[in-house]
Amino acid sequence: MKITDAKVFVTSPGRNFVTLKIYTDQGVYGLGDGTVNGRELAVVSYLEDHVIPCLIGRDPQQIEDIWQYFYRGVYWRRGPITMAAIAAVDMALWDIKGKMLNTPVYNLLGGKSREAVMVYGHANGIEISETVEEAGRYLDMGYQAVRVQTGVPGLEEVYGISKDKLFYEPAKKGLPPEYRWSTEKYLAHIPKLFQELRDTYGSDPHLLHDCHHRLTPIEAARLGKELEPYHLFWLEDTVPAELQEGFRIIRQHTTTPLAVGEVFNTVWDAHILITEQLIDYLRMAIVHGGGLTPMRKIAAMAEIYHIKTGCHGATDLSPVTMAAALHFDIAINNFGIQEYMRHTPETDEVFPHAYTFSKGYLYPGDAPGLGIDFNEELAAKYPYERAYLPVNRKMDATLFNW
Ligand code: CS2
Ligand code: MG
Repeated sequence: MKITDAKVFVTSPGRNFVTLKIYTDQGVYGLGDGTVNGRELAVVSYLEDHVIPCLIGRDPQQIEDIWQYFYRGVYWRRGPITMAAIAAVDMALWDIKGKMLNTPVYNLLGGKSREAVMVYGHANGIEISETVEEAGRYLDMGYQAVRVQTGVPGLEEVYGISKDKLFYEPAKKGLPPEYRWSTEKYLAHIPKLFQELRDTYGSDPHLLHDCHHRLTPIEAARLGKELEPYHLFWLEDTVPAELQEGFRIIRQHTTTPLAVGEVFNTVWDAHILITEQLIDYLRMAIVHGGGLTPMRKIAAMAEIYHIKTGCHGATDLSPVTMAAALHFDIAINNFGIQEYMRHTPETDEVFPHAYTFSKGYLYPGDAPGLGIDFNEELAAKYPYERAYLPVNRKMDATLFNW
């Protein structure tokens, strides 16, 4: 079997997505996602100029060898652009293998370990009362788990808050907007949100919260401690994720479960976190973590250290990544939870898929391969539009983490 061609598509049905399609001499094709929010075209060039020429003629059945060729075989390893490009290839190859063998990819990963994949939704509001109400809407839809984000008095724009309730999208068209931030105001406000949520909905719902990498370890420790009475499912991305050792300080001070990983690209971003058991959930995405091939290995390593997965699933991870994540989630033993930031109907139409949502769970479906398709004609109606994630500054304009 041979790869005969590969094409990269950029489409923007509401937001930009980079999709790779790999064609074979058996008439079967595979799809992969290579989207990196705000840096999409860098992945396009990486794939078109550097990867695809080396891919043509290879046997698509040799997934491990092809993955190693583009990772180990290249002197310049790692980084989000490289790993998203490799992930796109890897997803497409698993899709092809599943289609050739006429079975869903989860069967190639060991088969189903559970009936369904528990997901969390993203409830947000400007006021605490609005966030609480919004969380209620998710619970009414059957969600068992909700991530809650709220506006902070004195701050005009806060990460995670938007007018759109079901489809939160932080990237904006044009040049990056700039927001202002105060950790002091934020830390003083957040515990009130959880008090209100537990008073309203009791102890049953799983509640999560994202700090978006804005705290120092000791600030994160304080927040984790103050939130202990509300029994969070997890506290996400407390500190900038480059310094794994930072989590040692947080861990010493709080029993609030910790999650991190949406910006990680390889196991080398997480090996200390895993082996020292400094986190509870690893949130790497199939697309930014280099594909299913390395993610299986990372999950297996994490399993030994009692760490579960919680794959990133924001709107910038295309339905192709969502499909791949669901096959992975349902197959591994140490699955924790899956983020499900719903895509818009326009996006879903461009990417018809077999996965379905019901009562707080996602089901990968039983179509062969990843169970995902790409409507090229429709995709062509949504051309690429430059868009950036915001830039964040402290109140005195010092540049800070977004
Ligand atoms: C977020 C994302 O979903 C999440 O957990 O942190 O919205 C993140 O900001 C975007 O994926 C960035 O592209
Ligand atoms: Mg996050």
